[in-house]
Amino acid sequence: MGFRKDFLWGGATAANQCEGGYKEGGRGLANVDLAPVGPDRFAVIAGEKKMFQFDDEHFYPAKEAIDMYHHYKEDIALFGEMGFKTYRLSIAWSRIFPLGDETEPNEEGLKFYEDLFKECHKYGIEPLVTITHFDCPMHLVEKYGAWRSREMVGFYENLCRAIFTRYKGLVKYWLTFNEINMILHAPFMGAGLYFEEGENKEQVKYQAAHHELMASALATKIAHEVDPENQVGCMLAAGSNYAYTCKPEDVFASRKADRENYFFIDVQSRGEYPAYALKEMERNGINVVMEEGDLDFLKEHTVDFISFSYYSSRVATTDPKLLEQTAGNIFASVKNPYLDASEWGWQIDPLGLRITMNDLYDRYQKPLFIVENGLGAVDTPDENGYVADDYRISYLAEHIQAMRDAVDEDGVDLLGYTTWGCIDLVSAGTGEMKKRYGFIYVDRDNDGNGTLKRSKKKSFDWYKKVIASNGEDL
Ligand code: P53
Repeated sequence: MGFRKDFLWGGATAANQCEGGYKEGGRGLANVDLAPVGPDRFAVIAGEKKMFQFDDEHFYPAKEAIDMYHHYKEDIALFGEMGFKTYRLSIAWSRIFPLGDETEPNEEGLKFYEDLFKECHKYGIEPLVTITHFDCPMHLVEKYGAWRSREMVGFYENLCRAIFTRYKGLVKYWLTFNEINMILHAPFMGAGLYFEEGENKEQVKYQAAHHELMASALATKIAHEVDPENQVGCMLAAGSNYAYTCKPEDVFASRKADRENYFFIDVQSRGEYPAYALKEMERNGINVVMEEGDLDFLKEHTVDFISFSYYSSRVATTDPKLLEQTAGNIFASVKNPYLDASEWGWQIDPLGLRITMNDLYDRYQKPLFIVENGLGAVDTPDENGYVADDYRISYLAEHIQAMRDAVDEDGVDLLGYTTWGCIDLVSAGTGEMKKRYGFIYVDRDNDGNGTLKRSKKKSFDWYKKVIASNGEDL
């Protein structure tokens, strides 16, 4: 009983939220570099406000982030001390291909991650690599309109070939696109998309999604060819939808809201455009242009496992009076009166994790991997610089308990669990440093002040104990 013996405990980060070093090692500029902290951020990540170069009025937190580019040895040593079995990180595409459309990769970029992966293995940490986590070289945005263009599939293929061959033997777990459904909610951050006035946004998003889905299938094919040991996963921003009431219209609204997200995974895991999506597109005048053989290709190269992030469940209704949205969330959702919320309005629902795991396992019948979960909170160090984050410990303990129930009582096959932002990093949604998730505190604020010094929070020793007991001692 309990978690499998080889359960992959660990933590997760993304290049643009932690690395910094945005001009170092020959790195090119990426879309996410240009997302400022502050009120304009949402319009930028949603593709509504064009921000193609830095200006003096905004602060761009990804430029330096927590400078993991220079601190990675120290950081990985701390992960090793906690007993991590895995570390999920992403590769910055523009370190490997600074412009994106070159034919040869940038050696300095390849070397950086090679050293980093070797550092992980020193501590027995298996890297889990997200190939793209909200990043796209700016040159590809400007010249090709990013994922609008079919040519992106070829550029992504070059990236995959370069990293799969170079890191053979060092990496075997890969995720193709972080939160692939984010293209619907934050299309510039998710896929480098921005919109012209009067354009049919849904058409652009679903065409771009088709290109990503083709790229994901191609990556899966190449990964398996390069090394049969490779395991490739899709990645969904998950969180099942509840019906606000048992009124049939509310129930149907919750099913529809789930399908909007499942669509991507249905293609990546079952290998087919689902019937409901084809009908929905037809009704909305969306015409996804495909090439001959695309549908067969999708069917042949499905993923090995299903990974997802889970922060909260969601609620759907058709009642216009209730469509008050949860604050600070990219995903619009009605408030659930039975749940408490974080300081950013994200509702806390451990049982929702078990429900989500069951929904995904029933639907896809493939192993699951929880690659993000955690509590974004304000941490206030005491006079000795120590953060007693009991609120984070209880959030995580309750979620781990719920996932253990899904494994023990429901029989879900779960490969591992990586908490989000195991070291404090820049928030994707808000650009803040103040919204912290880590076991490790980083001295840096929203405006970029601070020494970048790392220190252990109370949750550091707690998580170490959780891992040592394989999730028994919470
Ligand atoms: P932040 C919204 C809803 C669910 C997941 O988010 C999300 C978002 C983006 O705000 O993104 C994932 O930093 C994402 C990470 C991100 C993390 O959740 O806004 O994969 O890059 O940092 C937490 O609190």
